[in-house]
Amino acid sequence: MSGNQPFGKVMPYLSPSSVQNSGRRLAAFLRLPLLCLLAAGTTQAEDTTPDSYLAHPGAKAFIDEVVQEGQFKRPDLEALLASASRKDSILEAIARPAEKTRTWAEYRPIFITQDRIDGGIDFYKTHAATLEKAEKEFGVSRYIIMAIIGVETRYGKHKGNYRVIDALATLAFDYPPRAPFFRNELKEFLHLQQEAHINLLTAKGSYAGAMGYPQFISSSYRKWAVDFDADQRIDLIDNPVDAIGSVGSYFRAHGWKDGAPVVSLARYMGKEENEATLDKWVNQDLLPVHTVADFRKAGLEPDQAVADDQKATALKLEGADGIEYWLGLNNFYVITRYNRSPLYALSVYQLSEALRSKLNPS
Ligand SMILES: [Ca+2]
Repeated sequence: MSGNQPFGKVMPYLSPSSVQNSGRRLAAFLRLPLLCLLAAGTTQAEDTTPDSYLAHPGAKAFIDEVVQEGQFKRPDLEALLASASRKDSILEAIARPAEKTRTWAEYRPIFITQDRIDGGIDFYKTHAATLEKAEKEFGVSRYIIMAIIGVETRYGKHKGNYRVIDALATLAFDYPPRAPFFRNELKEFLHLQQEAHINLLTAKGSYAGAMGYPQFISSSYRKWAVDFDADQRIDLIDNPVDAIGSVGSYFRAHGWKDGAPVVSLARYMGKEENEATLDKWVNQDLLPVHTVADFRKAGLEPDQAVADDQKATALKLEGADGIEYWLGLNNFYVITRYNRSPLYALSVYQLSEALRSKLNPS
């Protein structure tokens, strides 16, 4: 991949003593015991892989810009980026996310499993009151909230093992296709120390820097996370109550309509020889622009009762038993605001329905 340079090897000043100085500055920045920072610095110094982002031109420009904006001090930023290292595994992971390389037949069995349904039942047993409160307060189905947390992290069991600072620095400075996006996330991340008491040096997350039970990226954390247990701290990393409320808050802000249909399986009812004409109607933008009536005219009939005037987007997927057509409605679009993949949204929906039927046996 272009843009990757072994700049860490040309850092004459990252001697153990300068690491210690960095550690002292960072200690003030993070208000942490110096001891643990020195321990982190020692690890850095012993590591022979690219050590730090301090010498990277992109990181230098970033520091200049952030200092210019006036909210953070240069020594603090330098100390933080001196601690960040490039992870090639992150660059490899972002180049091939599951939803881009897998068909629906391959993707679905990863998320719709007995294990994940059972995990949801356990999660519900522990957090039923919180889920009900979030449903009431935000108007977002408790099953959708659970399914998001289930798909993202198996209800908090896999919250990611990358240091967020490594992930964001790697993607901001060594992944040109999305550098502006991750550079902004890195900037947002800096604020989380003050705003959410996040330890910038040790916080862990996914390869893309997403954090906690619901895998919020930094900008989402700042905008939509809530202190749902009112303990004066918004903690998505270790507090499932805040996580549940924050997913509700996110969905409400993105236009979830409580009780409205999400997505419907559909069938092609037109003449067989005309089925290819459907192709111009399917797998287009996720934002619904056509109405259900438009799709009906094109021969696509939803299985569920869906009003003709509703806007929808049509999917044609390669399922385990052949081609599947789906009509995604407003709430389906809202799920794709969490992760812009229709396969992701369909998995969340199907897991939510599996949880609903398991928890409400008829
Ligand atoms: Ca809290």
